[in-house]
Amino acid sequence: MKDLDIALPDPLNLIGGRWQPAASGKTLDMICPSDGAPFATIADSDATDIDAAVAAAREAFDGGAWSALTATERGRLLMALARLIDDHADRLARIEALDCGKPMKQARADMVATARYFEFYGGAADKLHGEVIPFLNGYAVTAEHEPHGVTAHIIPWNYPAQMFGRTVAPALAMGNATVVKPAEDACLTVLALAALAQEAGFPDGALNVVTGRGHVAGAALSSHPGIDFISFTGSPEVGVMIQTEAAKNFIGCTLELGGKSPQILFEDADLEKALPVLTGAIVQNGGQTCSAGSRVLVHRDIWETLTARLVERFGTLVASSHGADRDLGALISLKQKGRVEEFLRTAGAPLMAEGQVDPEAPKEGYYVAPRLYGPVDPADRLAQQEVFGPVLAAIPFEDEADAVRIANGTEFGLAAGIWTRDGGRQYRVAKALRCGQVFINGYGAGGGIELPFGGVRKSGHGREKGLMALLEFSRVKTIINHHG
Ligand code: TXE
Repeated sequence: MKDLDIALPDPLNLIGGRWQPAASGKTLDMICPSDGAPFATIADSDATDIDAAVAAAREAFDGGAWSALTATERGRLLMALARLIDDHADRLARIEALDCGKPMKQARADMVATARYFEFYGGAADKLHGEVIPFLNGYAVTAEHEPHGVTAHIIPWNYPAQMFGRTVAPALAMGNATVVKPAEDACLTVLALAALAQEAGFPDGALNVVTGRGHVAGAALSSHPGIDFISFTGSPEVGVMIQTEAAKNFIGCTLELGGKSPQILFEDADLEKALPVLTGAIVQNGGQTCSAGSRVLVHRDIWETLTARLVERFGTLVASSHGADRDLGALISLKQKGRVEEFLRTAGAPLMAEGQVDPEAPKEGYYVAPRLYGPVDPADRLAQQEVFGPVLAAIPFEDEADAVRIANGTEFGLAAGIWTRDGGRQYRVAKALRCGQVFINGYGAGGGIELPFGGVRKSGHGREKGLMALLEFSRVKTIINHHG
């Protein structure tokens, strides 16, 4: 593992343009999921560091250098960062693979997406126009999009670089000054990206990154009176705390909390097209993807055929160390591996197929072989709760109404896939599904920077990605000018 000859970021925070250790001097060890061994350290920050970061962001925003830039100038900085990410993609991908235990091909794809976030929102920075509203004679009325001010970004470990791009790029594009608290399990690329942002020329304080533990640094940030908005991606349990803190400060938040996303295969589904997508949507990133397609709903008429093909595919899947680059890598931590294994121990459904862990993979790594269970009762824990691992629950259904009922029958509602050639049914079912994104005859877990994305109920609220993210990271001010 350590033969990856890359320069890792130092255990420092970026606050007001200065790299500095946690005020307490404490650090945390970073563990490589591929072999379970420590390989780096980060700053173990607390409320003192968060106070300093929020103060630096306020200074940049409240009449500071960041707010002095025009939207076009901000956009150019984002574009410059996108180019730097492209230039450094190889190093960034190697750090991400090491930090998260993900296959190199996944880490490389993540860097392409991360650069694209900055490119997309860089281009969009000066294109969100307000409205001119016809009103009474003698009045000119405009409704303008303004930044919130200082935005807090608490992001998870499954896609650290992508999540940084997804939430920070639109916030900066709208002119907010940002404070980012990445996850303690994996955050090295976020530090490397922050260093590139400095190189791109962002004014001091526009982007601050403070690493540390969730219940310490994360809690200090989300409850800080100096922030104006919170963007959170993580577990529903912490999501509730974030929303509570936001309410206490009377500010808004977006919550992206994962899901139990179904792919529905009707009797006329194109199985050749669907099969690789069904497998890919649950093994991508070891199933640690918020929109992982973790349930496959299958019409009775094709149950035997489809599950036989899935069993065949699952039997070939291999979890390997990130360098070996097989179908999936290690899970992020011993804790996450334990969580997934607990689901496997208590599964109330037959195991249909199992992949394998590469015999060459280090024994101390956090590997879990992909598994297919079925028929799973829709009420079973495996069909109801987010496993966040490479575990697919196959569930048979009788007809369209049954499929919709089962698909909507969890507390979550993030993404869904519909596989049918019937045009009427495609739209009907898409409309009936209670979730934020529906793919028809395809499925792209996490794909498409341009595509608005977000959940309902326990999957959270607010929309990320696409131009809609710009609306989340801004608020409208109506200016009524009585000139008559
Ligand atoms: O999440 P946490 P965990 C789901 C997934 C996974 C489960 C647990 O099901 O198995 O959550 O993962 C920060 N105040 N998702 O325990 O704890 C923390 O430091 C403020 C889905 O890792 O929610 C990290 O930066 N912040 C998800 C972030 O919250 C706090 C991705 C997420 O960590 C905090 C990750 C606190 N009190 C997990 N406690 C997705 N939607 O993609 C923690 N944090």
